[in-house]
Amino acid sequence: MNRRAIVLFLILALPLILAAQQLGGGGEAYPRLKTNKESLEKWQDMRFGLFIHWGPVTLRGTEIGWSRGVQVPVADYDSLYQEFNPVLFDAREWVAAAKAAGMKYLVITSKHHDGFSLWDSQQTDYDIMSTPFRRDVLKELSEECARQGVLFCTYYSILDWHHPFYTTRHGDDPRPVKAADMPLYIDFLKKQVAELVRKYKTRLLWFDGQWEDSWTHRNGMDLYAYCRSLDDSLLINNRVDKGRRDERGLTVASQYAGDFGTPEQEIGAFHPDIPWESCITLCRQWAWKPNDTMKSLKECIQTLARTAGGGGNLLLNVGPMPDGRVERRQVDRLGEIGRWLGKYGESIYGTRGGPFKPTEGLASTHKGRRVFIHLFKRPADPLILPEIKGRRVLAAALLGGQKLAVDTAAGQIRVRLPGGPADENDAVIVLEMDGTVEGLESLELPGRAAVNASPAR
Ligand code: H79
Repeated sequence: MNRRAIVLFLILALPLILAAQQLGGGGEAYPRLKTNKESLEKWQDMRFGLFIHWGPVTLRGTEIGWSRGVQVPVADYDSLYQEFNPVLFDAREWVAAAKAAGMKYLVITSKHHDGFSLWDSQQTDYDIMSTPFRRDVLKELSEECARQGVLFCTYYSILDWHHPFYTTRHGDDPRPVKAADMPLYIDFLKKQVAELVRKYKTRLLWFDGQWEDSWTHRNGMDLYAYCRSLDDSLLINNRVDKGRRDERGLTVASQYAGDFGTPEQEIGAFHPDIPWESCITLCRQWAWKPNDTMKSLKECIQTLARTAGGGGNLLLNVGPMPDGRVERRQVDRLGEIGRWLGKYGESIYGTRGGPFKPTEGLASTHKGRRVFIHLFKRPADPLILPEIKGRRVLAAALLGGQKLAVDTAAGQIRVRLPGGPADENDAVIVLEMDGTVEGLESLELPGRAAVNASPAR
């Protein structure tokens, strides 16, 4: 190629190169895959939800799905349901624990990679009705969520290492793939999803296990459109399709389906304009294991504030025990987070991330004319922030507490912090501005590198 041809090629290819790097919720390129903005915004306002990973595998205490054919032999794993009898399961207690934590929605593993269905499914006998328990866990939870005003949502694994028709095997599973048939499996999957939508009134489908070659972009777009045809107000995460390529869980480019990005076990990058949700475990394992290490209250609160400060939701996971209860210490931790939110919830719920880009010591959120500064460690006095162009600070105060002296000079907002932050986990300062902060440009803090990763992982 001569130089002219190369230049011409680059000019022609530029839109493609730019599109490939564009991050999005997904689906903007196709009318049939466009997000329901109203559902999405309501859900974004919730900011905080409970993830629940549960199933017969808790009898072994190993990781759900992943340990099948690895730590637990296939035949052994696949027989655990025969002993699964969580007689102390009480939907009221689970939903009450979520509410006490200040969570507004709940996502439960209806079927994980191990293929076990936690509800009374007409599509399989490998479900909760074949256990000695014989109670429809999803039905009880869905009804209880409706009663207590929590949005009921379901996780569903696209990959299914148990189903004979699914075309990829895992661990030491000896069954030949030859007997598999992906179109038949997809038919089964869609019928199961239809049950979750129609009978269990799930409001959000949290797909997972989309990464194996068995699942294609075409399958993903088709499943997204199918779900929306069942209920147009449903929300569907970006793991429905193959666009989750960005290292922080967002969808790359707009030709992939999915309403929001899904960073896993990390706080998402600062993207106040792209919908995303970090899923993070309260302990280390997704499913319950004895004596798992639990995060401190400080880490939980800061994780929530950093997530909101980056523009995302937090889906915090607990794994209930094989007897049906959530560990006391985990219920207590949830309650402690809820008590913090009782005082500072205004700085989380209904907010969006920024305008100040997060740093190691600080994150910010905003709503209307109010800017909330979350301080994770004692900053220098005065606290110095860049001026928000076109807006004046009318007043500053500790949220729900004393007024703070504030002045603006030479492009800087300076807030006096006599005595340092009042909350060791996250002291929240509120700035009252003279006009809305929505839609303004994000600002870098002077002299501090912007961070957006989880500090301790
Ligand atoms: O359901 C949870 C995980 O099982 C699933 N998604 C969340 C919501 C998941 N998908 N991908 N991954 C997890 C990343 C894979 C991580 C692994 Fe591992 C590291 C697989 C095996 C080693 C995590 C740690 C799972 C088992 C041990």
